[in-house]
Amino acid sequence: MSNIDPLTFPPGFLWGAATASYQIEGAAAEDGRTPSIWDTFSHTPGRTKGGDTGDEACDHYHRYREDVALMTDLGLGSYRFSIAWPRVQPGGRGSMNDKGLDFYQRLVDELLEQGITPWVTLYHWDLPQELEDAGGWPARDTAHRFAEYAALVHGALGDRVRHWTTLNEPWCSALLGYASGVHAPGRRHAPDALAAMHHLLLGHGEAVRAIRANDPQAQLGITLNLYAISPADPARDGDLEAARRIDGLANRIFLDPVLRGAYPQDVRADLAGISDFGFVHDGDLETIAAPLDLLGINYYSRHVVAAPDPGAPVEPYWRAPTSWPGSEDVRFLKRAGVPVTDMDWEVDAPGLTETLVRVARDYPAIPLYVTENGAAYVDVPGPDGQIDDVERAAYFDAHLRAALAALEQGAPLKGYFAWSLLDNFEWAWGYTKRFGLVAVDYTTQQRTMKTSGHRYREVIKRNGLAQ
Ligand code: IFM
Repeated sequence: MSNIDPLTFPPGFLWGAATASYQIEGAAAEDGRTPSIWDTFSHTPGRTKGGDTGDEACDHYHRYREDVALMTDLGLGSYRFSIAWPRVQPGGRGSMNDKGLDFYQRLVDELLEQGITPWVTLYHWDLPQELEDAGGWPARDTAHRFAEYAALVHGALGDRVRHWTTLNEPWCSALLGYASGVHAPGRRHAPDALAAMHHLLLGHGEAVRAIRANDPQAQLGITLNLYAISPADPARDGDLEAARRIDGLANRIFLDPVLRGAYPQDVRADLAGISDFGFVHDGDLETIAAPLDLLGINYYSRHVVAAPDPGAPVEPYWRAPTSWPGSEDVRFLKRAGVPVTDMDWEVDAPGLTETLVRVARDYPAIPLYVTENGAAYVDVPGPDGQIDDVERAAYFDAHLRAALAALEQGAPLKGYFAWSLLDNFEWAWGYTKRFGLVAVDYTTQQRTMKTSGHRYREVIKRNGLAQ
């Protein structure tokens, strides 16, 4: 990096914040929107904390102008948001719903008027319920439906939107949605989860091809949630083996097909008792590896893993569904003295450096963006109503230093998006977890910038850290 000041980011570094449709929009039944798997899931008793749903969420659908004004106040260069598939193509097939599409037209126009680059994520988990009823992501046809939807959205917004992310965190869609079932649609069948993973990636590849064919200048990418992975004891073979397996299932099983055109052989061997990967048809991997302009990385924490406990009985996946099929016996450890966020995720900023440098080394030549990074903490408003979220501010500060360290080591990092602009619906956790730079009072819908937001504004203004 040709930086004189080690606390300054390269010129042109893109500063953003991210959100997702179901987490903030609300207006769940307005203007022709039909249910997604998350509407069904959150309305099913016992699936989310307190029975929370995204019916109203942050009411962003009606308050988007106010929210864009907050972005302007923060000085954001870009806003990453997702399109609700059942809002623009109810049922997931056929023609577009103009009223639903209008919302995104207005949002994009408002962003552009404020000089903020719109960055669209096409799929952040809200699959139209009808497509789930027809088989969901384990069904190959869903990939084709997604590519068709992607091309339609691009056709409507592509004259003004240059940056497109196909999928957000396919690991969560596949493994949390279809293996452990803690996310929508709440199914628990590991072989289906692997088929879902493949069809998500196939849909990604088909969408990239379709958009590229219409718009060779589009900036196209996918966002993966990558983890730093460590063996509990690097001198123990069993722990090293656990780290290999979890790295395979969390990171490489997505990175390799997308960026190298093949599933990793060792991971396929680990999963051989669950699936023969018969869902991979001739030509699929070539499609999945369609050239990209960028890779989005969502980084939150590290997994520290250890060999199975020899004394503990291992429950097979069909009796005790987990998010780690084939590796359900690997132990995930918490390190003594390492602080955790309100999600109980260890705060591990060096893991961000490690992840960026590792991707740059193992999958060279693709520009990288941190498309999400942030932390949930319990926010307690002071007597003046202000929220002095020093822990969240410190989390951002530490991770931005880690991003600088990665740049210093040569990682081609081009931008950073804080998760999240607003407190929002944290999936199965409902509204109990707060990630926002801006607090949301869900009773009044009042927005209040937190200390972390004020600090982020200073970082953006300075294109770096103060000291
Ligand atoms: O809120 C989620 C987001 O939807 C996807 N990435 C992780 C965030 C925090 O859990």
